[in-house]
Amino acid sequence: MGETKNAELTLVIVKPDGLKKSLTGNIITRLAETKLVIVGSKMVRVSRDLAVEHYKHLQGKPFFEDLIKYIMGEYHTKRVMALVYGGADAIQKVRDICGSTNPEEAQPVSIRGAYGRITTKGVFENVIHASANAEDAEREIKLWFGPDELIDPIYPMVEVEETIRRKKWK
Ligand code: DAT
Ligand code: MG
Repeated sequence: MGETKNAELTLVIVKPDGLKKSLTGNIITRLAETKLVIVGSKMVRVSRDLAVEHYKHLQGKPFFEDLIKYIMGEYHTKRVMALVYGGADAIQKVRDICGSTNPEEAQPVSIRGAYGRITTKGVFENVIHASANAEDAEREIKLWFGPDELIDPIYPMVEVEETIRRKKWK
């Protein structure tokens, strides 16, 4: 990717409603139209800290608490699939296929238009997250993924030595 013009990374999250509705395959197929490359992917159980950090720009909005519960999976299933896509103009290409934030305003053929809904409580269940711009993308990717989890991490890295407790197979 280093040689590609406008090479960018963007974060995609298949939200808990997407997983509950078995839409992962459909969503990845739709995103393949972009010809972008998947450079990272994993299943995540979203902690409250991660949810609040991810959506910190919306703190104070009336829908904030429901949004946090939604991304943590309290309304569907406690897992999301996080992916990083890379390639030329990755951010805009993915956003175009996702469609507008409000699933009722999104183009019917977009992912959010096809699969999203607004609950009677007013929660936008819009199935997918995609970074909105380069600044958000970098912040979000660094929040969700470490350098070792990406095939081609384009951000500067440092090597550190640390003692950590981690699980290993018995
Ligand atoms: P996007 O996800 O399109 O980048 P955003 O960053 O402004 O949009 O908001 C993040 C999420 O918050 C969005 O996917 C759904 C929810 N949200 C935004 N505006 C909302 C509203 N007016 N009512 C309910 N949920 C909303
Ligand atoms: Mg956003």
